[in-house]
Amino acid sequence: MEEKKIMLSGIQPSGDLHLGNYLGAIKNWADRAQEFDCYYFMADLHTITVRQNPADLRRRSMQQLAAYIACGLDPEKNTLFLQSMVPQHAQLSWVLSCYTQFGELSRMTQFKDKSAKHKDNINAGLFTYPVLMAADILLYQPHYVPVGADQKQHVELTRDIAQRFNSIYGDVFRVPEPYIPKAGARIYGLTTPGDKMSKSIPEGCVFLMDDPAVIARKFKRAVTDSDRENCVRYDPENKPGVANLMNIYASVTGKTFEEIEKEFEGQGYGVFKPAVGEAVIETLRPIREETDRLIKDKAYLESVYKEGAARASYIASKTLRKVYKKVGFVQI
Ligand code: ATP
Ligand code: LTN
Repeated sequence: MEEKKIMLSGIQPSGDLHLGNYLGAIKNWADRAQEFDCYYFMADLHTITVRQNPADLRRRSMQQLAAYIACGLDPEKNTLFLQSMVPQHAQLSWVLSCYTQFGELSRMTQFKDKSAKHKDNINAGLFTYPVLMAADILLYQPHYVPVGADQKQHVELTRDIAQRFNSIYGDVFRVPEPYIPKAGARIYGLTTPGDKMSKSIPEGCVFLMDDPAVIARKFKRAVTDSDRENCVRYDPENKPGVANLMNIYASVTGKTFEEIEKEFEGQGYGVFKPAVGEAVIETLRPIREETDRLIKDKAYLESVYKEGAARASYIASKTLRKVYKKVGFVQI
């Protein structure tokens, strides 16, 4: 039998998961879980580049693990783990930081954005964040890294670091490809269709754990467009709000834009917006209910992350051993 290809990704437990995370990343992971050998983790080490409340970080990490499972990632078939429980991430990160240039890190848009947002805490971790991300990835020798469009630059840097290291020491790392969905790669805020949906603008952000009534209200208040056309037509340039809603509807129903235009022909936004809300509510309902159920089962979640960390660490240690040997560290 042919070996399965490897897929790996992570999300920071720095906020509650939202529809952008789900459609841009997690849904894709779950859809592909049968086909690939998958590693998905909570990037908790990454979160402390910005100050976190410790109790909230712990709660969110467990909730995120429960949500991964509720979204369809079966822990028997996928390796689910917390980054901080696998020491090889921090160990490889140090080595890779010596093969990454200051100039490369200075060009990362996420660093520029976040350092502008947190002027009082532009710490070294925020700057070297993409090196840790490269270590997260390269340890597991994945073929694909499924992320939203905003993370593409980090995956490209990872490829550059891997190629540089390989060119000095031979084939140590597989050079991975970013895997970006067609629909859902960039979901915009419901109240700010110019900006990506983000927890920092909660009114326009649909959280996976939001009540159906809250979701319905957020969609009713969604910004459509300033023309008077009142017609459901895909035109991202002139009608970004409507295009965003169509994108969301397409992602959750699997319908094409033409099918959606037909479905709502002759009907205005007053019908369209609640229909999108309803489709999202029905998609998220089983996820929310299952997350709620799992979060109460602490013993089960503990068994999942322990098993996940052991499996991840086994694979990661093989790559790290190779790296240590290549750079010249004395082996035990
Ligand atoms: P913030 O809300 O602070 O911008 P975030 O929700 O983007 O943070 P991340 O940990 O950066 O959180 O994102 C996790 C994953 O979800 C990444 O793969 C990212 O590309 C994807 N993602 C995040 N927001 C969106 C979005 N609006 N549309 C599509 N994908 C998204
Ligand atoms: N930087 C990512 C989270 C992340 C990640 C990774 C994604 C950390 N390590 C490895 C893919 C692979 C983010 O902020 N979304």
